[in-house]
Order: sequence, then structure tokens, then C-alpha cells
Amino acid sequence: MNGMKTKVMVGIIVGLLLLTLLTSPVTASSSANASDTANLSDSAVVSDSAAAPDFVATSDITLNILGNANGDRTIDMKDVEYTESIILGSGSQTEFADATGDSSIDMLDVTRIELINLGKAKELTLVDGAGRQVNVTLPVKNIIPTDYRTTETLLALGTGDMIVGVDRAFHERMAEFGLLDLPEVSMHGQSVDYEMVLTLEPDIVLLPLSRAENADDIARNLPNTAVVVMGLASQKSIDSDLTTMGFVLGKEKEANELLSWMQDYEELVKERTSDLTADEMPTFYYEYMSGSEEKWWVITPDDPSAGQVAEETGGLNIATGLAGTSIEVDPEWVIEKNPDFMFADLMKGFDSGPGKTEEDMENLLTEVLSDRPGFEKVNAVKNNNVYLVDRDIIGGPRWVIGHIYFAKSMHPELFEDIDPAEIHKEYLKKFHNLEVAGTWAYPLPE
Ligand SMILES: [Ca+2]
Ligand SMILES: [Ca+2]
Repeated sequence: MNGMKTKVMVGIIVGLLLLTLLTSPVTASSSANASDTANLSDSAVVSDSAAAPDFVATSDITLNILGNANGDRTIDMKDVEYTESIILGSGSQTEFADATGDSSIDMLDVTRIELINLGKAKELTLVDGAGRQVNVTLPVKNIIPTDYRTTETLLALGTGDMIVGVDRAFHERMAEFGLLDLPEVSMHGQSVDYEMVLTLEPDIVLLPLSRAENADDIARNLPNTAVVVMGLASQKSIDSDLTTMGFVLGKEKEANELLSWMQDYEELVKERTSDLTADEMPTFYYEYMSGSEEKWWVITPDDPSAGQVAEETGGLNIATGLAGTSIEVDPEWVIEKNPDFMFADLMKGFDSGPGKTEEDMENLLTEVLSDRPGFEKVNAVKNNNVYLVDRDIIGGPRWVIGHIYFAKSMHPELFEDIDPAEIHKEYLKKFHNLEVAGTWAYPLPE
């Protein structure tokens, strides 16, 4: 290669690096949006080069690990080829091409990618849900998820023997999944018991997206531990973060299985509702009750978890266009909007789900609708189109069950052959080998 060409190439690479730095999310100012921006990484790999070989990132699922040069769902020989093309000048710089993280694309990156592909790499660098680069020593043996929905998702990958600690909420709210003898090291990623975590010697501690801003602080207190923020609980981020964790934990096959299970049902809803015109879509109001407060909040489509679960289910959220992810509701506003359907998200988690019968849920529905003057005039109430949804089928991999439930409630004629309760049983059996009696949604649409 002559000097001139090298200079031009170096110039191009430096330019692209600067561009990447300017356009990529470096810090997470808002925890709710942290994963969204991180997952928009494919926008950083737009290439003008016609010669870019074999560059396919058609899906929006990305493995967020350095060395995934072509931005798809895994690290393999295609990434070696792509990185070589960057070095030769025909391929454009991409977000994860710099496998060694030294701001230069060269043969060291190719070697590193080859080692990762052969399963011989001693460490990986992942980009977490807060946009932080975190080194992980391989192979990973012990992990601590500090948020119960993250724990559920990881259990679905068959990592039960890797988990050495959980959060208190996992024992309180998800006892059906076991791990009852494991120590509690946190509460939903808050007030982490550093001393106990260090005693358990985990390779990785996982924090939920809500703790993105505290991740660096927590990491400082946990030397020799990879502290990563992962959006494994939220519809918006679960696909890429699941792909990334599956790779890191040596559970790629299991992660892909869970992903296709989710995608098949997501696709089914899309296929059956995509021909609906706006006129054929009822309006809906989606609410949840916050913590110990006895106040209802409306969930907007901007909520990366619940709000997204309700989107593209053949209805129109009356909170569309409102600023924020959830807003305290003035009952008058709901009455005026007069939604055709009403969904109540039982976020408190103890009134529905495992062990609850349809009768329990019927009583709960009466309670939810009591003491709401004026609601008797709302279409949803008048026509008995008020539905209860347990948060467990909204967060984590079970979000597709909630998604189907929304769609079937509003369009029973399109989903006659689909029973969300059966799909729930299928999930528990297939991914957790569990049979759990309970009622997670009520009423079941006919
Ligand atoms: Ca790749
Ligand atoms: Ca490098």
C-alpha cells in the first residue's frame, strides 16, 4: 500500500471515528431512553460505500459487543471479512468494528475477532444499556441479576446454575421460579449490599435500565466485577440486550430460541392487525396504579415497556401525543376522551397472577371500577370492555403475551384460535419447565 493511499485512508477512518463519536450516545442522561439510544446503533453504520461487502443488518437486533463489525446478531467470520474490508478501504467504519477498543482498526482487531469466533477469547467488551463499554472476563461462571424481571429473563436462557444472588423482589414476587435459598443482595437494583456481593464473587452484576445513572458508582464499589446495565425487562430493549447477554453467557442458542418464540407471536399480531384501517381501530385507555399510592396513571406509547406492548395491537392509545411515559390522570380527561376499551395494569403484582382464580380477578375488576363517578358513561365501561392485565405479562419475555391479550381483547374475531393463557402455559413449560396455576389477565376475551 503506498503512503498516499494510507494517508487518505487514515484520514477517512479518523473522520468516521469523529463522526461516530459525535453521533453516538456516550452518556445516558435519561435512564428510560438509555437503551433506546444504544439500540439505535445501526443508524451509526450508514455506509455510502457501494463496495461494502456482505453488510447485512436488516433486522434491528444488534449484538452490542466490540468485534461485531457488520452490526448483525453475532460475531463470526463475516466480521473478520468486514473488518479486513475496512482496513483495505472498501468497507466503512462501524460502531463495533474496533474489537480491541484502541480507536484504531487494524490486524489486531481481526485477530481478536477470530479468537472470539473460535471461542478462545479471554475477554469481551460489551456496550451496555447505558452506552458504557464494559470488559467481561470469559468464561462467565457466576452472575447476579439485581432486578427480578432480569432474573426471569436469564432463567429462561437456562442460567439457573450461574445465578448466585437475587433481589428481594424476586423472592417476594416471583417465588414460582424458585432460587429461594439464594441470598438477597439488593432491591430492584437499589441499595446494593456490596459486601455480600463481593463475598459471592460474581463475574457479572446486572442492573436494570432504571439504574443506568448509578452504574459507574456501583461499579466503583465492586472491583473485579463487570457491572452492566441491561434492558432485559423492557419490550424496547429486550431483543438486542438478550442477544448480547446470550453471547456473553455462552447461551446463544437459548437466546435465539427465546427470541424466535417472541418474534413469532409478535409477527402473528402484526399480520392479523396490519390491514385494519383507523376507523376499525377502537380507542383505548391504559392505566396503572403506582406503588403504594391509590392514584391511577395513564401509560403513553413512549413508555419503552408497557406503552410499547400496547402499540400495534389494533387500537389507538388515547394518551398518544402526551409528553412523558406516564402521567397522573384526571378522571375528567378520561371521561371526555370516552375510550372504547380500558386496560388496567396491575403493577402492584400481588392481587393477580400465581394462585389467583378468575373469581379473585372478577372481584378485583369490581374494585378497580368502584368509586369512579362518571365512568359509567365511558364506552369501555358501558360495553364491558374493561380488562385487567398483570404486569408479569407486560415485562420481560412475557411481553408478547400481554401484546396478544391487547390485540385479542380489541379484535376477538381476528384471534379466535389464539388463547393468551395457553401461550403463557407454553412459555412457563418450554423455558422454565414450570406449571403454575393462576390468572394473569381478566376477563379472557371470547
Ligand atoms: Ca457480526
Ligand atoms: Ca482496534
